Amino acid sequence: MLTSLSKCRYLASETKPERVVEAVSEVAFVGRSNVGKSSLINALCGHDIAYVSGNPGRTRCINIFDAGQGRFLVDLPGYGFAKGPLNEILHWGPMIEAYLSSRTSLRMVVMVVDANVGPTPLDSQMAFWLNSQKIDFCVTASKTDKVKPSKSFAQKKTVAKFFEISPEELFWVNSKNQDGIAALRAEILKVLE
Ligand SMILES: Nc1nc2c(ncn2[C@@H]2O[C@H](COP(=O)(O)OP(=O)(O)O)[C@@H](O)[C@H]2O)c(=O)[nH]1
Ligand SMILES: [Mg+2]
Repeated sequence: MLTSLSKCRYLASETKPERVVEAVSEVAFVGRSNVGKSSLINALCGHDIAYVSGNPGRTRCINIFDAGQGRFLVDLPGYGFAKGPLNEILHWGPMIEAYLSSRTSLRMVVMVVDANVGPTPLDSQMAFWLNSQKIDFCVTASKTDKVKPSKSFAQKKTVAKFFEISPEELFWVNSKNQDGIAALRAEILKVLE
């Protein structure tokens, strides 16, 4: 049984989903470029293993992190940085779709949205697609330090409503100071079981 993510380490980067090695169970992270997915993985593990960048759209690979006992955390490329019609700007297009729909070991997707910006149409499209594939996902609002304390209650409600979940089901995290990270980590450890 996995009780911590502290031994998590970088394993491999792939562009071909079928080349990713088999896992016992895994959790994948999706969201817009620059939303804080890699920072979140680092915060969850308690040390820096995922590449954090100021340049949106740097992660073009499926980055695999091994938490031990065949349990993986998977950092997927962010979507939403090209200009054009909605179906063209889905950076995660074929590669991410193939990955998410082919992994029988996938237990949950962590859908990361910016707490201050709120969900975008692309996040909505992703959520719709995950539902259509019957892939479980939880919603995590990142960079909560950027939300004014006086607005955080209302913003939590707005984000939760968008995804048709209750505010209590929403993970509200700050990767810079670890706020809310323990709750998400506990959920991830539970589903990786
Ligand atoms: N203020 C703040 N900035 C963050 C937080 N998490 C990430 N960032 C910053 O957001 C930028 C993008 O982060 P990154 O993890 O690379 O995003 P990714 O593209 O989704 O993997 C970096 O400059 C991070 O330092 C957070 O919780 N609070
Ligand atoms: Mg990243």
